[in-house]
Amino acid sequence: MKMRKVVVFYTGGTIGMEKNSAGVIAPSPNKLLEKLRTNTQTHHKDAVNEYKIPTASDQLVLLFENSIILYKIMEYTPLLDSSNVAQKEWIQMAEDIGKSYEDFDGFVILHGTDTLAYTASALSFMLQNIQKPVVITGSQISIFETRNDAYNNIVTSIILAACYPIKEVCVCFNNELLRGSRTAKVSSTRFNAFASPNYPHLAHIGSKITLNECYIRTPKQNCFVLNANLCRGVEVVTIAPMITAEGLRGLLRNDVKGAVLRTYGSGNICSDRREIVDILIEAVKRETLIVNITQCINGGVTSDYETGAILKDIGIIPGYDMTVEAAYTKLSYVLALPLSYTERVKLMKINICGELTNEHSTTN
Ligand code: ASN
Repeated sequence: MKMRKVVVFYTGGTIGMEKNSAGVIAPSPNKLLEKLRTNTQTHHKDAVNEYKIPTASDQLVLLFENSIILYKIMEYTPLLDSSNVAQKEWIQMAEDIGKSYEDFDGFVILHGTDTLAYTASALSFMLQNIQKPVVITGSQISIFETRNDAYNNIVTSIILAACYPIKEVCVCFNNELLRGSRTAKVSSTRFNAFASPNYPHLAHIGSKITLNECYIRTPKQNCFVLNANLCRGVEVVTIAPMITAEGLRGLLRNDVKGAVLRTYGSGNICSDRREIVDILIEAVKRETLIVNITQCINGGVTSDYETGAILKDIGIIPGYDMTVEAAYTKLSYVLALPLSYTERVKLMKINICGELTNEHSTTN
């Protein structure tokens, strides 16, 4: 039997929530570890004696194929609904992985589903050339409910982090394994809450787990670099038929360093609205890094239409087939690097961690 070690960072989310005295679902601290310890699916108590496994009080054991998986829960304080997770927590998660990098074979993050795709994208940029699996999961129903999706998501994620040669940040949810920087939340209720609209799944998870190895990332270099700097000055701007000049000017105000411009279809805007185009031109002149991302769940931006080509002509960066979450966190990452505007524009267009398909063609 091989011994594998995993650390589980428990940051919050429905997975460990309960109804509070006000009758709403909220984080419930210091309870998950015991819940996992007392369930035979998440702790193989008998194996501890059988294999004489030295376990600390925060460690649990799973047997899987020819591996003994020793995993440890690190609960964050406070536990957060992921709607309250942002830059500060992304930095904490990245730094915690950095600190324990040498001691574990893989990392699991238990996270709320609402902003899980943002965290998965942010960590994909922050954990450059990671050589070990980082698997992010959560659930739609709490582990404290009789019927839930928490156990399977936790167990499958721990097994993937412990035993599979994955060298990237990914999301495991409802028996799907998705690239972190390609993931979007697509349902608030379905167990199948996440999709990877522009990139294939990384594994087939059924009665057997088979990685789709050709789609798993091979890091460009073999040394892991932690980048814990992010820029806050990024906005998301949605083009809509009745968009006003005042509204757009407010979103692209002087102190904004970067923006995701969510456009129609294959990257098109209301190009006949001169005042809207002029505000975009002014923002580019101020060297605001603006990246064009489609509002469609699937596909990407091109310059095929007159209404879209204008954006490229005025210096808006094509975001190809990136998700909004990837473009937003990539801007935050790129803007914190000590680079010139031109270098940043270049970096936005190239693939850093598998987040975009580099050509104009967006079919996969
Ligand atoms: N509001 C919850 C969260 O994102 C939703 C969930 O985890 N399913 O923390």
